[in-house]
Amino acid sequence: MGFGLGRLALLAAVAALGALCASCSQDDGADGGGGRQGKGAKGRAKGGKGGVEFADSFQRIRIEAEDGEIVSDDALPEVGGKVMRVVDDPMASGGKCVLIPDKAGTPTPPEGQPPKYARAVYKFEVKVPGKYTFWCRRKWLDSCGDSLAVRFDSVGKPHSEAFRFGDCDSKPVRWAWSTVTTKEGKPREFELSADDHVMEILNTEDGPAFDVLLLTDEPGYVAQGMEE
Ligand SMILES: [Ca+2]
Repeated sequence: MGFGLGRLALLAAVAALGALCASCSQDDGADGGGGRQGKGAKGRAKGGKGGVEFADSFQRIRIEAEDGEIVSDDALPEVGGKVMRVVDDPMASGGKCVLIPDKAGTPTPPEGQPPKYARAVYKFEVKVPGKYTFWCRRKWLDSCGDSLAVRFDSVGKPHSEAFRFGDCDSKPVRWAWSTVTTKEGKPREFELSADDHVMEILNTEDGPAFDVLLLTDEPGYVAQGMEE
């Protein structure tokens, strides 16, 4: 009898721990990033009698959004200037980001408005070929301005061939990281060869700003902070 009660208590404790872990996972997901998914994701363990030695051999390509070449249509007359432009932002890395102002125009406008296209172009080198996930530090305007698109080595192709990324829940308005996800909701992996590449960030709607772009081949990595 005593053994049975003890066993019951143990089962209850395990169930409670499981609930706690599930709760932590949900919180991480809702936050839209922040932290690694387990410390073990950092580095690969090398065996050895003296203990476990960790070596961080993963690739990390970090690009300031404002360092790209911007190719943009003119914004609608009420806004003026270009659809996509570099602006100052004290909360952005390097004090600058790329902004698509609200009502500047979009590639899929309402009837009666001309489509407006814009992209930021980044040239970068991959030294180690592999599967890379893409992360973008962005700030959405609202639910009508909460997406962008990215593509690799597809210069000149239609906007519609890029990978759209965004969030269903853009509240509160703040700087946070987004990634391109698969149908299952996991970060999509892009196969990149050891070579020079071109990455483009394209407009899908007006309102978003983006600050930093990150590519990494570290499995399960979730971008956080400013990734400095
Ligand atoms: Ca920046």
